[in-house]
Amino acid sequence: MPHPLIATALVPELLRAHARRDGYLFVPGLLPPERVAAVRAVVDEALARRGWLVDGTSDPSLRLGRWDDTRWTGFLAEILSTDAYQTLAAAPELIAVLRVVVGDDPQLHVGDVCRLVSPGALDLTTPPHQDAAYLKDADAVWTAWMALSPCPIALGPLAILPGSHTAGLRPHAPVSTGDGVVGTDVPDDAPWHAADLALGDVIFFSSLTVHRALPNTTRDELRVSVDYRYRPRASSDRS
Ligand SMILES: O=C(O)CCC(=O)C(=O)O
Repeated sequence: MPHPLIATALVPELLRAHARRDGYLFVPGLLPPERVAAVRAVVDEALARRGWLVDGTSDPSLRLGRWDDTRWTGFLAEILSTDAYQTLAAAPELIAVLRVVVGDDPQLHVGDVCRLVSPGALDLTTPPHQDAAYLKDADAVWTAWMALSPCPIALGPLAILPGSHTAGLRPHAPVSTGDGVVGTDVPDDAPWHAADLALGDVIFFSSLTVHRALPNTTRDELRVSVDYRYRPRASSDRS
């Protein structure tokens, strides 16, 4: 079992201290659930239209979750262009935390997604990695990750390796399960932090923090999450 995520209160000194120490922040209830649910409603309409969600359940044989799945990239293009998705990225509650953490006004970077993971697609679970292994101009980038539903451990929330941001970029190598997906080796007994998440809980992590997803072991529930990447305005002005 993972260790519980450490929650941080919305106190600037604590946000800064925990971000520096752990490379992540967990802020339960940061966003009003109804605001996140509004984005989920838009996503659900797109899912239902594709037959990926029927009466709240999802067929495991769809095997959604690959980065190069053209069904998913088409869905993503649709969702990323919606007002609902973009408005959530600019939520004042997210921006206020990020402003403290990155020390400047945050600006959206690249690599935002709305992720889908089919029930039982254990081999498609995001492996341990640092975003700096994927991202251009990753310095000072922080990501806000949230599920678009309550996300108990069985549905495969994000897991974080606290303090893993302090030793720089680790070696990454392709993993067997997906084209272009790279991961970094982590000991079997690594002290992952994860938790059952409620709607509106947000996890923030730096581009050097090792993170992964837990497997979606449910019978028929699709895991739906969003991640938004930000960096300080000053660094965006430079590149
Ligand atoms: O949601 C996931 O499965 C992985 C998220 C992730 O790796 C990221 O946001 O960088």
